[in-house]
Amino acid sequence: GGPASLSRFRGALVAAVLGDCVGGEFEGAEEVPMESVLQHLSSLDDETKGNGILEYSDDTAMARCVVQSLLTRAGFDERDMARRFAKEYSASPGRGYGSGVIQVLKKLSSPQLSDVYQPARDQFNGRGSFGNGGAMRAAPFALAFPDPADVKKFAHRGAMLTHSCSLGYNGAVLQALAVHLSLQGALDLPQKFISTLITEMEDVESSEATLNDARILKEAEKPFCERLHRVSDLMNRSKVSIEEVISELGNGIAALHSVPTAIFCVLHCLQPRECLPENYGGLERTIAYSLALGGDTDTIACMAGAIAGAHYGIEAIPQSWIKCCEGAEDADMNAERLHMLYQQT
Ligand code: 8NA
Ligand code: MG
Ligand code: MG
Repeated sequence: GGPASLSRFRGALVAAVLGDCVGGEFEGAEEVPMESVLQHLSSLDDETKGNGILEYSDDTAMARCVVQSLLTRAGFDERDMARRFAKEYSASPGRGYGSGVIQVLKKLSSPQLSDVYQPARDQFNGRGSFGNGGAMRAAPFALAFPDPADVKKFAHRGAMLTHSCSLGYNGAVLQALAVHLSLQGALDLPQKFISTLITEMEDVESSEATLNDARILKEAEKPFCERLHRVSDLMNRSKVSIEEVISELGNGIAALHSVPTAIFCVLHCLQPRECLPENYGGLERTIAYSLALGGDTDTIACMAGAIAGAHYGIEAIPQSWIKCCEGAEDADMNAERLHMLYQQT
C-alpha cells in the first residue's frame, strides 16, 4: 500500500501482537537455535496439531489499553490511560509484567492519586525505570497521530506513566518514530531510514534530563544515538553473526538493549538471509530472526513486528499465524479505527 495505507496500519498492530504471542515461547532463554524457532513457527501452520491459542503478555495487554484510550478520548488523556493500565493489571495480573512496574500499576489504581506520573517517578529510588515496558506499547502512538512532533510528545508522556527514566521513555519515543517512518514507506530507503532516526534522536537526547541520566548510568552521552550508529554499522556488513548482534546491541529488558535491536532485526531481514527459509517473506523473516536472538524475545519480536508490519502491510502476515494468536483479530479491527482517527487529525 501507499504511505499510511490501511494495510500498513493493520500490519503494524497485528504483527506486534504476533511477535508478543509467538515470542513468549522463548522469553528469557539464553540461546535459541534457529531450528527451534522454525519448528515453533511451522507448528502454527499445522492445523492438525490443534495447538490451541498462544496467549499475549504484558506487551499486548498494555498496548490494548493505549489503543482503547487513544480511541475513546480521540487523543492522549493521561488519566484515562493510567486508569486503563491499572484496571487491566488487576483483571489479569499474570501476563508476565516486569517485577518493578507492578508496584506502579498497583498505585495507579488508587482513587486518591492526584498526579498519575508520581508512582513512576518513585521507582528505583527516584531514578525511574529504564525497562522496555514503555517502548513495547509505543506503536499505537504512531497510528493515532500523523504529525511526528505529536508522535514524539505523546509516546513520551504515555511511557512516563510507568517509565520516568529517560533511558526508558526515550526508547518509547524511538520505537514510535520507527513505526511512524515505516508507515510512510521510509524502509524503502534503509540507509535514509536509520540516518533519519539518528537525526531525530540527536534532538530528543539533547535534553538536560537525558544527558543527566546518561551520566549517572555511565552510558554514552547520547545512548540511543550511539546504539543507532552501531545498527547502521552492522547493517552495512555483509555477514553478521547472532552473537555479534547480541554483544553489540543486546537482547535484554532495558529499552537501550532492545529497541535498537528490534530496529536492526527489521533492517537485517529486508533481504533474504541464508539462515532463514527461502519461502519466508520479509515479515516472517523479521519475526523468526527476532526470536533467534533469545533474551526478551516477546518484546523484541513485538517491537520489530510493529515496524515490519507497517512496512509490509497486512497481506504479508500468514493467516495461520493470526488464527493462533490471542488478540490478533482485535488488533486488526482496532487498526481500522486508528486509521480513521489518524485521518481526522
Ligand atoms: P520494569 O519497569 O519492572 O523493568 C524491568 C526490570 O528492569 C526491573 O524489574 C529491574 O530489574 C530493571 N530495571 C529497570 N529500571 C531500573 C533501574 N533504574 N535500576 C535498576 N534496575 C532497573 O518492567 P517493564 O515494564 O519495563 O518490563 C520490561 C520487560 O520485563 C518486559 O519485556 C516484560 O515482558 C518483562 N519481563 C521480561 C522477562 C524476560 O525474561 N525477558 C520475563 C518476565 C517479564
Ligand atoms: Mg511480555
Ligand atoms: Mg518481554
